[in-house]
Amino acid sequence: MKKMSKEYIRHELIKTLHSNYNVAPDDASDTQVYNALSTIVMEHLNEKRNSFNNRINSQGRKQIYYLSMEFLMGRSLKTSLYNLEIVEDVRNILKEYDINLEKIYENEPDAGLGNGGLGRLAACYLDAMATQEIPAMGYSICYEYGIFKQKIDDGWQTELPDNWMPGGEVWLDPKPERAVEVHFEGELHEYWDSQYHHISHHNYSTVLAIPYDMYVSGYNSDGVSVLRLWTAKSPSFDMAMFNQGDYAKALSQNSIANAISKVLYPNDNHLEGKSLRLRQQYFLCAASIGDIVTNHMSVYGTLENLHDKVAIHINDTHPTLAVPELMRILLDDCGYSWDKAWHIVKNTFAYTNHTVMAEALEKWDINLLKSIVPRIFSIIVEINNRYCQKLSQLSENNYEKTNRMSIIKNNHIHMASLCVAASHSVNGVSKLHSEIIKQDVFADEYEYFPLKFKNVTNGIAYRRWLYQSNPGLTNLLSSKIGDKFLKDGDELKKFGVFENDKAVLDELAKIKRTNKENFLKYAKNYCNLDFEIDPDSIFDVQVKRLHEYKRQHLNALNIIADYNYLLENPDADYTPRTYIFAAKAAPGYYLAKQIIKMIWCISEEIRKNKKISEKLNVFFLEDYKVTLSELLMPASDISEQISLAGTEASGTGNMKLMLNGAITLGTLDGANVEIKQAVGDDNIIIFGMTAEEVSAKKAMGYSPRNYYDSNNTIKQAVNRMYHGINGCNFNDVANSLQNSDPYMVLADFDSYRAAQKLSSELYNDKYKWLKMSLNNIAGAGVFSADRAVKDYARDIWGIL
Ligand code: 26W
Repeated sequence: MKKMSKEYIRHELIKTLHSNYNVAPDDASDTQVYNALSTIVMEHLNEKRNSFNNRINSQGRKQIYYLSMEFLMGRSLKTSLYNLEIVEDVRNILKEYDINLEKIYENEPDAGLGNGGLGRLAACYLDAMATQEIPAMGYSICYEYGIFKQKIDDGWQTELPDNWMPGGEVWLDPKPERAVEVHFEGELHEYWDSQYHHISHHNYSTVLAIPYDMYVSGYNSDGVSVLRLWTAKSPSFDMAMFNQGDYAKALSQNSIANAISKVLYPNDNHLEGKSLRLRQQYFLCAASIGDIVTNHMSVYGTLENLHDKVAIHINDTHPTLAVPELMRILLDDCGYSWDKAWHIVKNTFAYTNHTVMAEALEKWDINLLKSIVPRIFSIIVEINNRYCQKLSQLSENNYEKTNRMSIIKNNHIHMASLCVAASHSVNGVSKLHSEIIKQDVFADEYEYFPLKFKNVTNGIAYRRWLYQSNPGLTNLLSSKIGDKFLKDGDELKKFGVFENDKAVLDELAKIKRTNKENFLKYAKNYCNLDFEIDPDSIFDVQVKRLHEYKRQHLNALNIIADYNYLLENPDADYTPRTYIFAAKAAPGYYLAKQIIKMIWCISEEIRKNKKISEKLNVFFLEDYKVTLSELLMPASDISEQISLAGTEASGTGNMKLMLNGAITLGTLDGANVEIKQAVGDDNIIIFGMTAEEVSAKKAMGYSPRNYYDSNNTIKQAVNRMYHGINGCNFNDVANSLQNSDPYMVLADFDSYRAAQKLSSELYNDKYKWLKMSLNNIAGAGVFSADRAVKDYARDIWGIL
């Protein structure tokens, strides 16, 4: 497809503004310009997708379907203009009418249909697959309300509904003709017809799944990915039921149906086990599998070759019910034998695990499943019977082992076990995580099916955080290494030859400084920054969901220790530093909310002491989201990646920050291990126990109290939590640290503090620091999502 010409865009803009709002560009409001521009881009993307699709279908290429309960898309306008390579034309056209493109972007809300890492990864992969011209479709739910808006009220997190549709709606292309019926509840009838066993489903309630498509263009490619988002609607209210007198049932079904796509569950790494969530999961799976089957049938007229032409990827266990749903269609609708159906299913599905946190591993109560999706339940029971039989054989009747791997245990269905049983591939998201999966989470399965287990280290849609977010650095790179790096992340390596070039390093320093100023300006205008921050101070950044395993409280404890030190030594030499935090806590996560309040209180109290706050400053940025990350990453000096080793599956913020020249201060956890490999030991600051040391310490019995008793710095910092910070005490945080400390904050404290001290020393050695920064930029190429999706294509989906 040819790119849109400048004349065409100008013409369409004038035309759209006129026909939609009856205004000329000069008189149009920013919202009107945003809407018109988005509509024009959307229509172009739609056409581009159609021509890409035609080409793919005529070539009979394998389709990738990526099922995920979350896609954290962020904004679409800016990324589309860049990927379509029309951003400068649009900027100049708008300038003709005295309109500032940057201000137009601000009219778009983030599509926040995800919680954090897993959702953003899915969005990054749509971009990368389009860029690599891999035919891909993402499936998810069109939540009316995405991840909540976080307001910090006197330090406490409060949650406001994220009503993103006004403004976000322009990016949704309705496809009502592709609606799918999804059936819940009801009864099963079994009967035999000669030797055939039939099962039929009766008295079910129907929910309509209506799709809306979003398009993601590849950069400098013909590819376009589609994200198909399902909305739940009750099928025009069951009048029959109503007339038969079942008034209450008719009404309740109506409201249950509409509730399904109402809101994203805001839990990250913690399963709640609510029936509405289960309905959401089945709704996504049934609608998507129905759609995939329809697509495939329309091209090939049979499902026999499904596994040759289709790969379905399950993003963590949340869409696991897609497995029994496809079995249901193959068995009940197509009449395939069990073995044939299972063969197709197993060769179609692949599963990625994204977390080792025990509380995140999904288990569903069998009675809940049985009542909400009875046929699906009976298929899972049969899958499990056959699977356990096979495991018994393989293990020579080792009952304990078989039981450990069983999908159904203690009246619960273990979704991860089902995924492993039903997929031809299981992968972790960093080298370390993939090892932990094999040695720990799925150790038994690994013993029997070793070839299933793979690794694909995560990657990011790096153009979003470089080309689109850091123009200064992009220009410097282009002038030094040409612009091939925009399409090929490996090219960034070439920047490494400038590590001792003072002119380049000075240029880097200037760019960072400008980015810091820009961030502060933005934060003052659009965020909750209402005090001065020194752009010459170190911007030390920890931005991610709030969770004890990520250890924001380790960071906080060290700040309190510094504060204690500065109270006693007000004239001490201290390299000025601003700690920037941003994090949403799951609404029901008590300790996480306490930690946010504590960080806020530290920030307030420090600012009351003018002398100290000239050196040490803390800012808790509210409502962290994709758009804020795009502004903050380019302005960061230090990237805090301080999870307890063995807990963070990969991390992706670490990749975005290094790409923008921030130095990782982190543990040997997740992808940090590979960042260290990529940049070399001199260009990263590592501290803390390794995953092995953590296991060994746990095995010996970890006692945080010993650290508290024997280490004065720790004692005084924890005691300050008891005595009060800004007039508030944090007894629960302190007690947790002293008495249980499940993520071993105290054990890693000294080492962390030493790493912090080292980071100041390195920062003060200006050219050394800049050289480290440059080497991080040069080493970031392997963390591109382009590389990651090529790994998936080659090692898992069997294409390329
Ligand atoms: C059922 C509730 C729930 C919701 C989300 C459980 C678990 C999740 C996700 C799996 C949590 C998540 O986002 N994991 C993150 O995935 C990223 C992408 O692979 C990794 O980089 C992060 O390390 C991992 O925490």
